[in-house]
Amino acid sequence: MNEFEIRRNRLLDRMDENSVCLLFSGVSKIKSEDSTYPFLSNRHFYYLTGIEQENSMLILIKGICENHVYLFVDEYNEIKEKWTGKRLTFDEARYISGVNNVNSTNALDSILSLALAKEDNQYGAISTLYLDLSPEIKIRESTSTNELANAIRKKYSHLEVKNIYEDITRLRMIKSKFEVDSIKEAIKITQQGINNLIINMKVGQYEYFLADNFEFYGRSHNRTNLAFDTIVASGKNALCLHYPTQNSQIKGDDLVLFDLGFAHKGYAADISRTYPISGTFNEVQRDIYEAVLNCNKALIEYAKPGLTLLDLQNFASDFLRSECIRLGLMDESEDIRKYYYHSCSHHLGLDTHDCAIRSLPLEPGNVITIEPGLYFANNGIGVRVEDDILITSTGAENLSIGIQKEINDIERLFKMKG
Ligand SMILES: [Mn+2]
Repeated sequence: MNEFEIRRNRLLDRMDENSVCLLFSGVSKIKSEDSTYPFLSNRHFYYLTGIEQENSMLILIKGICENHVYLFVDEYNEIKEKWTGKRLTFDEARYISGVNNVNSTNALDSILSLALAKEDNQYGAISTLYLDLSPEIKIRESTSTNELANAIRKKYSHLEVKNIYEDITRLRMIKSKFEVDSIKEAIKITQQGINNLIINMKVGQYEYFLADNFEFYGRSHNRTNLAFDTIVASGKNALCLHYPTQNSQIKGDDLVLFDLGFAHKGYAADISRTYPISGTFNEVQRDIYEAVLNCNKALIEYAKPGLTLLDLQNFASDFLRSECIRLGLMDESEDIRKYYYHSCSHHLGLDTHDCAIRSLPLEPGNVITIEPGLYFANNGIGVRVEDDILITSTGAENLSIGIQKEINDIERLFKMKG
């Protein structure tokens, strides 16, 4: 069965009887004048359809004895394709999504009003409409799903409008084999890109050279795109967690923090590594790096079903705090949040910071990051070591175990390249 069909069936199982779920890919966002930001379908919509095109919609109908699924995409437009690239035909949309019933977006209103009508109809007597009411989904340039919900409440007073966001989030939190394999592949390409970076790292380079080098590697070897904007931060720039500028020249004794990843079939890898540009850690760099690395490894050892992300964060804070005191990097009286000011984990999937209900205990099939870090303004050192792990029935499997993070391995690799 088509992967997207399996997901739709799971969502249909969660829906009330006599209900309709209506989802939107969203519309392009204007950047300025007639230019738009690159379009990405709303990820909940994509998760259920595989369709990456603006102005597309999905209707799931759960009747008493029968379910119906309709997909709506814009009619194929040759002129538009000539200007802005590939447009989906109905057949292509059908093939990708596994939805047999593909219609023009113009047909949405008539099918929807038929299904939502108060009288019994071919779908039964629908009493619930589900919408994804996360505030960011624009179904037209000026209309959000929340505004649509209000309009529908007015027009169909017999309907209860419910938010489906959390149901789809719960499905997305448990990864299928296809999803885990896609993340593994994304990590594999990311690992190759990092190996290539090590070969090319040299004192005196600019950060942008390494960022571009990484992106070029993915594009030229696997035609892979980035999962998120690459972070290359040397020296004190690493104190900014999402350092965006990449325009500093890397000095001879700098550590370079990389936070990067490619996507495969839409699924992200999210890896951080911190390497010395010279190929050798100095004493204080080594102390800090080892504290973070030990914390990373202890967290992976600790992670298992039943714990929450907050449990992991508390573990990381306590661990880093005692390491910093032991190494004389902070006083007992200080707050570790001065040197460790982010969280150690987030879910990973179609989004790099994947949708999640963070209070839920971990379950087998969750994929999360493990990314402790330490940042010292006084000596311009920022270190983060991030792996991607799969929660299993007994603990966790490190999916990025092959990407070098031991000091000996890193220093040996730099020596080998001369
Ligand atoms: Mn991350």
